[in-house]
Amino acid sequence: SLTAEPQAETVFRSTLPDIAIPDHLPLHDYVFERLADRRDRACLIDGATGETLTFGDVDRLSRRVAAGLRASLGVRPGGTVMLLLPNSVEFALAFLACSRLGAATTTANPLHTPPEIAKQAAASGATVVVTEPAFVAKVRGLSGVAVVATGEGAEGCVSFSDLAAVDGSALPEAAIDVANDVVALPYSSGTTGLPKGVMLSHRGLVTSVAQVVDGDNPNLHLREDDVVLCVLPMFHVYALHSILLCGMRAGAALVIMKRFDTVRMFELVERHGITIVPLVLPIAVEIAKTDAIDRHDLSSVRMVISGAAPMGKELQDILRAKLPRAVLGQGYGMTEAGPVLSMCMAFAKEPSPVKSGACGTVVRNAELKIIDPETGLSLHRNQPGEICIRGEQIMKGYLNNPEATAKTIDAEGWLHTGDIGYVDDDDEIFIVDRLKELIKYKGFQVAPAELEAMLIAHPGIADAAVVPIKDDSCGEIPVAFVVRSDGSEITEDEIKQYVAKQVVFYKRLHKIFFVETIPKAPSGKILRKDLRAKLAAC
Ligand code: 4UW
Repeated sequence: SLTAEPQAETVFRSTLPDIAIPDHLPLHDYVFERLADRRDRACLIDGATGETLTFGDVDRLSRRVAAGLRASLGVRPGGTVMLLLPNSVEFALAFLACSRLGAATTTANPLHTPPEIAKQAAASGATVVVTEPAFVAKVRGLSGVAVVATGEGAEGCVSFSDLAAVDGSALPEAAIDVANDVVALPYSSGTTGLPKGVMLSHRGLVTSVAQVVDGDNPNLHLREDDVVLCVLPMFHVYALHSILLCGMRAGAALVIMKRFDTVRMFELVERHGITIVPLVLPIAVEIAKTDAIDRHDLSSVRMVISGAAPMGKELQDILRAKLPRAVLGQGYGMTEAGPVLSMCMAFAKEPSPVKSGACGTVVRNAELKIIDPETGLSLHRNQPGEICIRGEQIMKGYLNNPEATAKTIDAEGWLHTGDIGYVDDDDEIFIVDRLKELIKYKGFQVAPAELEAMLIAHPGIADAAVVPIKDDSCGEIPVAFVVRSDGSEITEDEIKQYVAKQVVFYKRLHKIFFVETIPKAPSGKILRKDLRAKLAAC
């Protein structure tokens, strides 16, 4: 006909029915909802020492730490505490303590450099940093920030054990507005620009955890008798959500590993009868490569979960052969999405078959659509386009940045991921490309804009662009195109050193290409696709 019909949107839903999700509980009350039934069950196991805290212990200690943070450091509802910790019992206790206080936790990699830490501490408004003695020197200079140190012997710091010695029984119940109060404030660059504070509310995180592990037929079926490996860093949203919070909600025990080591990991699997192994690409590559696997009994492992970066079909097939008893699949997350968008249906209590290379089916109580990035119109099955998600679980927005929020969440509530993918005939999602600038090195975020600003600040550099190149074990590695300024003779090594001194290891540049100009659109936007194509060609 001559009159255009308004186009109906194609919206994809979970193959599981929606469930009732608590919309009134603060995060800590939600994860401890069934505390009475499991007080004496193991909750957190320190992999290094074997020391075990029960659910009762974690409940009690997190109340004490909350009381300590309140009494000694004045943490109040609406406040922000920065955790600069490797995986540890203290991380979990401090996170839950802040939730109890109605305060937000902002998490950072303790290997970040002092300037990276200072930026996030200031931007997030943190008044307290909780860290280890080894990292205290990195935060000493922060003004207006009190430092709490775990372990022994950190001078001039409040000791974590003193906080945990405060009587928690008199802790007043904080009045928490679950829909609006922020409980977690991880940093992410999203689809463009510099890292920004991602505001995840109590209700948002409760919803996301529930979408994954609640209901009669949970999408990710974690049981009380499960033992979950926690080697992925708790400061990243993958482990924070899908290991710590999902594990606690389901009543499973977590084995905490501070540093990844293949053989050590196999030993912990044997010692504790680990049943669930969440991992990222580089760990999968290690497992696929090592012969040590033949000398260990890993038959307790029933589920291997991968996420945070693409994992190819070939690697999945090798892993499947090495761990024949385990179900292997992927989840797909993004900090801003709350974080889980989709989860492998083979992990469900009543599983359905999945394909290698797929990264799950959209979670329940959510809507997903695929749009043409040019026109914004929704696409049908098997047509790749930008993945968008809508639901109660997505972030409230970026902290103090309504412009960036409006560019990411549209007026109808759809969060635009910047990922290109499609939904197949069986409702499985395949990610095929990335529209956004983000680079993922071993699952860690590298924001090109951050490195570009640093490069351009150097007097010997006139212009620069940072893009990824593909790598089998790291996923992607950042490289730079650099235009020298007039008369500058700066070398590749000098540039690499200059950046390496200022950033955490995974943001280091691996290669510099000197060029005459950086290709840009008339708007000034770097034509990253052209640069990526140039790299693919050489
Ligand atoms: N395949 C391809 C994937 C995949 C992927 C993510 O650092 P962020 O913001 O967040 C994450 C969160 C991952 C995550 C959380 C909870 C969870 O259960 C789970 O699966 C088990 C994974 O990585 O980076 C977001 C970006 O990372 C890429 C994608 O580009 C996304 O926008 N990404 N998962 N399975 N790519």
